[in-house]
Amino acid sequence: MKKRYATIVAVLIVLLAVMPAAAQNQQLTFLFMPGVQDPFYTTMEKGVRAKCKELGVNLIVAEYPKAWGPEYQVPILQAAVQRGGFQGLLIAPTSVDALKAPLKAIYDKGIEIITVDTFIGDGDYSKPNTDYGFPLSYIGSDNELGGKQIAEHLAKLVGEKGKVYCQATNPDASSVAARVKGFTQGVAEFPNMKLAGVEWCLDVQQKAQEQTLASQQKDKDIVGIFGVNVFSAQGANQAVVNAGLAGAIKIASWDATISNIDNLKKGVVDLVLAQKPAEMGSLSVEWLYKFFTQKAKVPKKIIPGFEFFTKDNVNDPAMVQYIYQ
Ligand code: T6T
Repeated sequence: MKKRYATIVAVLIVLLAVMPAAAQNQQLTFLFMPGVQDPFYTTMEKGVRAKCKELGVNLIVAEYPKAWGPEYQVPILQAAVQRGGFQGLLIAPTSVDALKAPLKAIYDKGIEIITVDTFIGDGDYSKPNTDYGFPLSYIGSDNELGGKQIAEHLAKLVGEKGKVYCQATNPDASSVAARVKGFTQGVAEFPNMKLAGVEWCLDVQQKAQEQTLASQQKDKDIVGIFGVNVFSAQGANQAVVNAGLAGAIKIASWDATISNIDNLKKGVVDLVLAQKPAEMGSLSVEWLYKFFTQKAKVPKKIIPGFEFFTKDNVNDPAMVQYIYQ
């Protein structure tokens, strides 16, 4: 009898050890770690919050890094880990390489990770024998495809000829690097178009403005500009306005901030790509929750789509939902 009792207790202990937190009736808590303080991530946070509320998950939102880069993000992340109290982490890693080791250390403490918007390594977490295969999933845009489609739209806008310039953010960030790659390939498909240059503002709007102005002064025949994210696009747009070239140079801006949409309405910008940050945030919470509560197999990649704003649909009520908040 005693032996049977001991066996039951042992089985229960093992079950408790392998059962996910929620199944043990523990309150689940997730940490959301954004990439930087900008309207894209504040919109994402709204999606994260709404889904956590719906599912009864506690949410900790880490301090927003004031600038882009692992040197800003990692200390905030590590301080949050030190405080503890969460089982799941939703993070936009600011570097494909520099975030690998800090995230692995967090994973080794038993915290499950989904990378949202950006990824580590090449973002293929299903590959064996890599040092970045531990996150459950990457949930974010197909940035390369977006960059390629921007090139095609911009080509149409400039009559498929002339020089175009790309104002970019940081070559170490998976998202923007893929946008530049897609754009570069897209432009190369038009024999009469040329890429005047790609410059990296490191997510500093003022620098984006200065670089764009300098490149216009160097190449006075630039006919089109692609700004690859909030700050690079907004800086590039301002440079064009300041140079008195609004409308003359065709502009495609990535990220549907109020500023980019206003510039579209004013005719400064011709095309705005809207990602779906709230949906990315919501999906990340949902999958992490399903993993903990139902042992669900999380797809290694989940790609919400994107939308294009043009002057023809910018006042369409159905499009308003895609403007970042
Ligand atoms: O474009 C977004 C995001 O997708 C990218 O990874 C970093 O920049 C933004 O946050 C916009 O500033």
